[in-house]
Amino acid sequence: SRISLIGAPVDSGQRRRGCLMGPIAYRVAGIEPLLAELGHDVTDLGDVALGELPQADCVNPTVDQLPETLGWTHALRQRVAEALESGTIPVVLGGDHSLALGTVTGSAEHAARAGRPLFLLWLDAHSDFHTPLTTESGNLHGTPVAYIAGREGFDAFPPFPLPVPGKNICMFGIRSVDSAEHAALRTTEITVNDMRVLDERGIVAPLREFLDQVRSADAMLHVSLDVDFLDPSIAPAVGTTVPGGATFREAHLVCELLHESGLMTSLDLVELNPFLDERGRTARLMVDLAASLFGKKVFDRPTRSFL
Ligand code: DIR
Ligand code: MN
Ligand code: MN
Ligand code: MN
Repeated sequence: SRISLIGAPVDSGQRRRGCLMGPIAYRVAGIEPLLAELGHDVTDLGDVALGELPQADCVNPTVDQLPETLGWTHALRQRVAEALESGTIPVVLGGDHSLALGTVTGSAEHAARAGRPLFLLWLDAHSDFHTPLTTESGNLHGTPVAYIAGREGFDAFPPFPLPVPGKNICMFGIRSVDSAEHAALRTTEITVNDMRVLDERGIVAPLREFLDQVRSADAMLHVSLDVDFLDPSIAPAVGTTVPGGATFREAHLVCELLHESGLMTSLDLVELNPFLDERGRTARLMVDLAASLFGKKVFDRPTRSFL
């Protein structure tokens, strides 16, 4: 494949500084040569710059750094749409999860232009289903899925191109949901594979069900991978660790199955805070998972042997 690496040093979606160092950490951990070794044509487009900030405020006074997040949303939407337009797979090196307000908008814009539906796979401890009106923390990294699904309360943001229907959205790894998010999620058709589902069914069956839907819809697939999807024991470098996350093998299995499906058209790597890392351990794990997403495996096996 042709891959565009897009640095997104976004730190405005939460209050613990450090995610802006993410793109550098991924580069130091060798993401570009690793993907190139797998036979891909990789171009590093460098970091996106935050343009002039718009004027904005919100009736909810706890909302933090709204102009910055609006600025990133605008800039990243354009970059991701351009990368898709040029026939590449954008891989966005974050940055906190508020960057998905922009990246998924770019994917949706491209999908609408191509006349294809968009599906979203959200790998995260959190459902990120707040609106700027319901958030208690004021941290906008807790809002992108609500924006993408077309919930109300995003008056300061440009209207989402074509809201993604709940049945096209699938979450894995969920184990921290605020009550306002919970109430709102219950009114949608979003598939919430929380850790309980993964404990009972394993990760393979629910993932295959979702990928089958993507395939039969001939859809585009945006994958958003939050570091806190992973268990904190293997991925400590994130501001919002939650115990009981995905194991090393579960995470690689998800990535390998995604690769074998050939369906992923864009990817975010988010919430890495290198300032909290142990000698680059989490950065290297995320880069390794990206490699699995693009075909790295220990044993070669007939493609789609299990599908
Ligand atoms: C919490 C934590 N639900 C909030 N959210 C996220 O602040 O809204 N942490 N996304 O990573
Ligand atoms: Mn911040
Ligand atoms: Mn998240
Ligand atoms: Mn999270």
